Amino acid sequence: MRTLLLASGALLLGSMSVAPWAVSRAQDAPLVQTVDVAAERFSFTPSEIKTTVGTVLTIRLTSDDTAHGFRIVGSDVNIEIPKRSRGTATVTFTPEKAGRYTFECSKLCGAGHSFMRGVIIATEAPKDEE
Ligand SMILES: [Cu+2]
Repeated sequence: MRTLLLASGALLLGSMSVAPWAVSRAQDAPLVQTVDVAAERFSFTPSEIKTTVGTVLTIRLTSDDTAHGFRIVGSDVNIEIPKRSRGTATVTFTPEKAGRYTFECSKLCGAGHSFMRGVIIATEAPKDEE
């Protein structure tokens, strides 16, 4: 009997593309978004990132030349981006309200350093149908 139950359970799982516990988690889980951003003297590419309020935004930063910094103004996000080929710096940011969040280079990198900036634009997430 026990063997039969296990077998039917395995059949049930096998016929579903996602396990039931993963489905219920996904309904409650926040949206996630990953963006790759390249830094070089004196810009970020892309320099504009669109997201929605409450999204867990992961930004993976690499440099195409020297070391740079990445700071989101008004947040505690501030990280150094290693030199080209020396790896990726990853930050996570979740906008709590709609608006524009400016980011900028936080490591002096040359004459155009103060122009090295961009913006995260967060809009209200569409309301879930209940
Ligand atoms: Cu800089």
